[in-house]
Amino acid sequence: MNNFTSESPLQAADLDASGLRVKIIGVGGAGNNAVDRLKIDQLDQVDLAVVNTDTKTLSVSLISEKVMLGRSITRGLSAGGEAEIGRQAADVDRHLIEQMVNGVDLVFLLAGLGGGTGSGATPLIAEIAEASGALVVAFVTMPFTREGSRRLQQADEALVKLREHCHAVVSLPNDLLLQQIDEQATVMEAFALADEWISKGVRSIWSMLFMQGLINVDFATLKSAFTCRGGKTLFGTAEGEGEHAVADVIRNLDLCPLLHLPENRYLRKADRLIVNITGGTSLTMTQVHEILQHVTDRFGSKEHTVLGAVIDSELGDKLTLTVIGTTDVGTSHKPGKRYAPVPAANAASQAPQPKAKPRQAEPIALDPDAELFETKVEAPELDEHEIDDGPVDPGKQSEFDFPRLEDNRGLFERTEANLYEGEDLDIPTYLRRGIKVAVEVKKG
Ligand SMILES: Nc1nc2c(ncn2[C@@H]2O[C@H](COP(=O)(O)OP(=O)(O)OP(=O)(O)O)[C@@H](O)[C@H]2O)c(=O)[nH]1
Ligand SMILES: [Mg+2]
Repeated sequence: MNNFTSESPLQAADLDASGLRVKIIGVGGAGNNAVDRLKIDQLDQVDLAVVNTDTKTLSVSLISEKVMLGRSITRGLSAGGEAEIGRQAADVDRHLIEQMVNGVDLVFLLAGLGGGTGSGATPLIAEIAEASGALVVAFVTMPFTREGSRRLQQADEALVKLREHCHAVVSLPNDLLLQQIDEQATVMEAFALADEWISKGVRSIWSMLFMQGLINVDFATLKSAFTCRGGKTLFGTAEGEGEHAVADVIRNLDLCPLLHLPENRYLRKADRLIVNITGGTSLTMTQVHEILQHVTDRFGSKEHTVLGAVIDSELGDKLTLTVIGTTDVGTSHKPGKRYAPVPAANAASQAPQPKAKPRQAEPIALDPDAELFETKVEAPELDEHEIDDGPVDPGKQSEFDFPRLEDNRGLFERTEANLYEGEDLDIPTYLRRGIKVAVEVKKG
């Protein structure tokens, strides 16, 4: 057996009262780190697991369920940046993956695409989880442009495969994340921000299922929102506070940078929406309906929306909103389209930013009639290095030029000593050192 530690099957005690089994699986270095963060956040009633081809990374994870893949192929030294090795590692130990997802109703997959394990193993894990009958939702990061075209291509290919087997795939471009924080921010700070976005998405779905609220959502209802398969997934979050919390939430959602990615240029509304509103004990149905009205007008339709309204007594007069929209397989991903910088939009309200100050930014001018998902009309093919010509801040454009990696590591130069110990990105284990940031724990 190649398991890093032998894992006993889940026990009855692992099940919550309703018998629902939820598991969050972090794949590869970035995924392992993201799950470690979730453990720090203390997500109750959910099983956590980490999967890797890299013994060293697994050994430092805080998670007890560790699954080592492909030891016979990689000797525990990672997939070395090769997605095909990552895929083979998962394939050779697919029985371990089957055990890991056996009987689980909802599987979250977390990974950084671009490296070997995340890109190669995650699609296969998604396929196995789907085959076992689970609802499969993935949150993945896309590499920085400056990580080089090979990683970008691997990530694009993995994303296409993932969409075939997941009910929803939320992709977070690292370039975008970096733009949301201070110019002097390090790669590690961008990764910490990525982990925060992932945590928000996972936590939001979790809270709909497990926290008490004005409108509770059972798993069957939630599942009905994920009937669309293979298409793009819309994902946005916003917060508001005080007297004008509803207006703030609505405005901040429109400014959420994740809703302004270039891949959403040929857009229509989502086929299905999941809207989760969390507020303090003073949250009212009037507030909920006001927000719902705006969200459905903008992103979908009320008929095809699953709404959750959760009470978190620690929130006081704060409101948080998460919107997830799914589309059909016809809206297939176009590999090669790259993220180009958009003006940073209200980053401060979107996620905590350790040590980093938000950049000065103009709000994005939104066309209220613009639609938000790719239509089935094919978008023009873009060259691998072509930047989308969406809204761009010319002042920052040069920062996202595409030098050859070997000429200039740009942003990564500042972190080389800490992150890579003289190695290049193909040994990305070291990216994780020291990026865990303690965050406030909120329990239902
Ligand atoms: N959010 C986040 N992203 C990361 C982190 N480390 C790396 N990344 C990103 O994720 C991509 C994949 O890196 P890893 O997860 O380390 O790679 P891997 O999947 O373990 O693959 P191999 O090490 O080649 O087997 C990188 O190209 C980065 O873009 C991290 O700690 N957090
Ligand atoms: Mg690795």
